[in-house]
This record gives sequence, structure tokens and C-alpha cells, in this order.
Amino acid sequence: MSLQRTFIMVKPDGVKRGLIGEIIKRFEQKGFTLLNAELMTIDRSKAEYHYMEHQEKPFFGELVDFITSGPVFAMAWEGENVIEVSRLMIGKTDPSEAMPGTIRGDFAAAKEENVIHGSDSLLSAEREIENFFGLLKRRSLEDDFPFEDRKSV
Ligand code: IDP
Repeated sequence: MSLQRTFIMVKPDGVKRGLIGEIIKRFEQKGFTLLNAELMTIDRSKAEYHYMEHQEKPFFGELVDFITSGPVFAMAWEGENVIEVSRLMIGKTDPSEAMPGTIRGDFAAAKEENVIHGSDSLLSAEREIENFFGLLKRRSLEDDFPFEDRKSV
């Protein structure tokens, strides 16, 4: 087991369809810790950097058009093996192959608009978190607001 961080993003189709709360709920219920979150509309250079490994693919232009077409909900999460576990929770890239019970299996119909992104490795998680949030100022909610204090509010 290892404590990891990952970058999760509700894509414009997921934001439009009101799925932010459902997605946060699944990650919280699993026991992961939300480190940072922001609703933002990203420019093409941030989107191109995010999807740099797909630069040569025929769908790259459409992918960048789509991800910049409206607000996304960007999040950084922390937890044990969160990179691999969140990929399991998200499901396969093509929603028609994603298992029921996964986010894409339950909510998405097409791979061009598949609701959610999750980092696929430690290296990409680090790069993606930095691209969207810069260096995280806040380590976790627990550091700013210990659980003992929360109970007395
Ligand atoms: P992932 O999001 O499951 O990690 P990747 O292979 O990294 O999948 O692809 C990034 C995103 O590019 C996918 O989530 C999907 O929205 C889009 N994509 C992947 N393959 C295709 C394709 O063949 N046509 C159009 N879009 C695609």
C-alpha cells in the first residue's frame, strides 16, 4: 500500500449533467481525502499540456475542443493506492465496455464524452495536479482543521 495523490476532473459533459456531487460522493465514501477542487474553464494551452501524450492522435483536436468547451471540475485527491483505485472506480475509456457500478459504466455513453478523467500513473498525477493547481498549498483538510476541532463546532 502507498499513500498517493491523483488528479480527477469532471469533464464538461459531466458538469453540464450535474454529476459533480455524485462523483465527489463516491470518492468520499471510498475514504479518499479531497485536497483541492475548483470549477474552471481551461484554455487550449492547459488542455494541450494535459493531453500531451495524445498529441499525435487523430482525435487530439476534438479532444482539446471538447475539454475547453465549458467548465470542468478539477480535483486533487489523496489516499492509499488512489491512482489505481480511482481508475477502477472510473471504468474503461470506452463507456460501452465500462462495467456497471463504475462511473463511466453508470453515467457515460460515448468515449468522446465520458464524464471524467483520472490520472494513470504517479508521474502524470504529479504533472496534472501541478498544471491545474500549481503546487498544492494545503496538504489535507486534516492539517488545517483537525477532526477533534470539527467535532466541537
Ligand atoms: P482515459 O481517459 O481512460 O485515461 P486515454 O486513452 O488517456 O483514456 O484518452 C484520453 C481521453 O481521450 C479519453 O478519456 C477519451 O475522452 C478520449 N479518447 C480516447 N480515445 C478516443 C477516440 O478513439 N476517439 C475520441 N476520443 C478518444
